[in-house]
Amino acid sequence: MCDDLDPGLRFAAPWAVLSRPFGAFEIDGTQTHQLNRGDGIPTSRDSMLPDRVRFILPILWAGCIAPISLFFVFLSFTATVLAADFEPNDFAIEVISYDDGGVSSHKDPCSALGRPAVDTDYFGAARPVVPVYAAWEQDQVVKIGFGGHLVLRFSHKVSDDENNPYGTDFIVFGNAFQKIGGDINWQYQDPAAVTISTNDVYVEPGLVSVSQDGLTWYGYNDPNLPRADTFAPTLGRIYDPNNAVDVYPGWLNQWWANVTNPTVPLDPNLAPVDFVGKTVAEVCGIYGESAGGTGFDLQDLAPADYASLLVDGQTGRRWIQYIKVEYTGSILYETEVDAVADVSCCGDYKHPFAGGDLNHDCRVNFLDFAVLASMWVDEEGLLALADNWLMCNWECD
Ligand SMILES: [Ca+2]
Ligand SMILES: [Ca+2]
Ligand SMILES: [Ca+2]
Ligand SMILES: [Ca+2]
Repeated sequence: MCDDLDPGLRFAAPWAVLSRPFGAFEIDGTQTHQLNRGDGIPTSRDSMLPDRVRFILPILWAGCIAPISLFFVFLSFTATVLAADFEPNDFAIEVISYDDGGVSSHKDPCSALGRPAVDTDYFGAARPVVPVYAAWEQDQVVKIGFGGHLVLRFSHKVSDDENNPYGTDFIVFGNAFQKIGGDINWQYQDPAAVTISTNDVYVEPGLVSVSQDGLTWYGYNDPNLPRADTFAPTLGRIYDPNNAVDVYPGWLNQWWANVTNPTVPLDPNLAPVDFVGKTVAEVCGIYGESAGGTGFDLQDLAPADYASLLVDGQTGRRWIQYIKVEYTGSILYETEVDAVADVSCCGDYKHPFAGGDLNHDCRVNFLDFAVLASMWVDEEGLLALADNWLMCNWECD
């Protein structure tokens, strides 16, 4: 249906090949043997250990007596770095169904695939999407009119992950925008010179539901729960005058830097009133690298619905793979969807805990060795620790 989507994205996430057991040790209390402190590594087993373990053992033991500050300096220079970033599988990869609800334009549902818009049209020229000026081009947002709906699929299970920031599991991006107030027009002037004076946000709320199989749906029906195409507006580029990018022909961009990361949620306690009295620059400073959007927590579903979600056997987490947006509001308006995103965190589908990461902080280091030392020394656990020594797969910078 969507020709410009990389066909490779329709298959399982490449991270699947990284999946492996969480290590030979259980840290939930099921491992009952205790290391006899002072015993060290049983000498009778030394000759059976592979070279990579015998290589790392002296390092491990030396580290136990090294000054802790030197240890962390050492770590910062040697850890294997895997960036905590985003890629196309973090967003919907397929349109399952779409009913436009009778709208007259913006009827391409493929506009809801991939990341939310970075730039949009401003009087014929590309400019960054900012919280006071939203994406509105045909290939960026799809409209859902009265009675219509859109169903999107992810390539993988989107989990109710205990490490997701604020508990937010996925984000829906529309084209809501915060009004500036005071008859000030947004003209891509200095964001530090424009102060927001109203909590008025242009929203067109759409009902969001989730599903594991695309057949059985669970809706965020409670009127106190978030809706699609509402606060928080999207931010396409990080506000950083020191690293402004030169990508806009004919316009000297002095403020807008790299693209934002749409898998980083905003604090759900933020509300439009929190932006009143702040400049656009200050508001974007609150966003940081986040692209904004409306965050959803699977645990906010009705308790019976949440309990109905199957638990993944490997991760022990509840999950969904399909998102539906419907519009049942005024017939004069329609909900727009720009994108949906899976929130990233340590231990998620593309940063699985490595073997040897015994304390599940996405780093294999002396802290894990301390856990190991509190247990009976098990060869499997030692192998996993050695294989992934100083690996880091979450926020390594
Ligand atoms: Ca959650
Ligand atoms: Ca809208
Ligand atoms: Ca889009
Ligand atoms: Ca660890």
